[in-house]
Amino acid sequence: MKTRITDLLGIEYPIIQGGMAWVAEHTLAAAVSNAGGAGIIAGGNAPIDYLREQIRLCKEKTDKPFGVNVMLMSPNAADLAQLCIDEKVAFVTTGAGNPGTYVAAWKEAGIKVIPVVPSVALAKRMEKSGADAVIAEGTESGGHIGENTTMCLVPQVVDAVSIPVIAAGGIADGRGMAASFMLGAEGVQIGTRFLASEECQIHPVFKDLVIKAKDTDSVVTGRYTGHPCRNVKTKFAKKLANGEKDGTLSPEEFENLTVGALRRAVVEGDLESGSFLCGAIAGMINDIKPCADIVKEINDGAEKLLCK
Ligand code: TUI
Repeated sequence: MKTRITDLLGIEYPIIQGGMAWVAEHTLAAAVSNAGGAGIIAGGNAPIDYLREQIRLCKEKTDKPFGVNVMLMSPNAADLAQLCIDEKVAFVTTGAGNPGTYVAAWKEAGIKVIPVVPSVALAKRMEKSGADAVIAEGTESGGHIGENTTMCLVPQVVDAVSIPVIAAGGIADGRGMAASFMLGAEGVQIGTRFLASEECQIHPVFKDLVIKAKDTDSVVTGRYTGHPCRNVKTKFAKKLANGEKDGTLSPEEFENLTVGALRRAVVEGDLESGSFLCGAIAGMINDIKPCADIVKEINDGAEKLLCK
């Protein structure tokens, strides 16, 4: 399926990998790009030297375009913005903030700019700033989330801007992709499905949580800190959610417990104190597959439904 997104990014399928902090390193990004999608290396809070190496390793593993996700709350965001220019990254996605101050420099360097937006207002602002496309991300997504759902947000963003819109949040198969296209999206961003891929380097405990998850096994924690995050409902996540609800955990105590929790989940598989960020669609994911199979099955499934 050719859309303005496949044209913009020079990719075969309009499937963009989510910029999952700690998860999306070069092996996963290269695998998704080699599969014909758009692989992404996540900046997260990582040091710049590590990210430079990840970008270079990715270039060794693929000659297809790949991107970098700039998490705007990172203290290293400005340095990473410059690194993307220095390393001539093909495209940038952004999350957790307004990338306005970086857009002109990226555009000047020939980098395609695709911000994640949780609202129509930010989508419009991003179009005015010169963004090439936006990712309308619903609250079904894993990690840091906005309030609106994919089903409601995507068509409203599509109506509000002229640049192409990529749908995100709760999409993990051909049906989700076809539905997104019916709402007017021209691409999909997929995160959780790639957690359960062969090339994803997360701890096996994390993959196991994803493939065993049921429909009710995700929970949003941290609304009262201003940074709501969707996680797998582990004992630790329930402790956070209950502490938030009944007032036994102050926002400061919550923040202290969650510092480093993403690394503990991804690297150590630590069920006692790790935050396993994951989308609400995990309940539908039951097996670990190569990225190439995931990309092809999602695309072919959507194509079949849309071309009926
Ligand atoms: O960024 C994400 N997902 C993430 S980032 C992350 S690391 C993190 N850890 C703890 C706290 C916060 C982040 C884990 N998962 N998704 C994209 C996304 N962007 N979701 C929501 C937003 C967003 C929110 C507000 C984008 C822009 C925005 O703008 C506010 C403004 O300044 O107008």
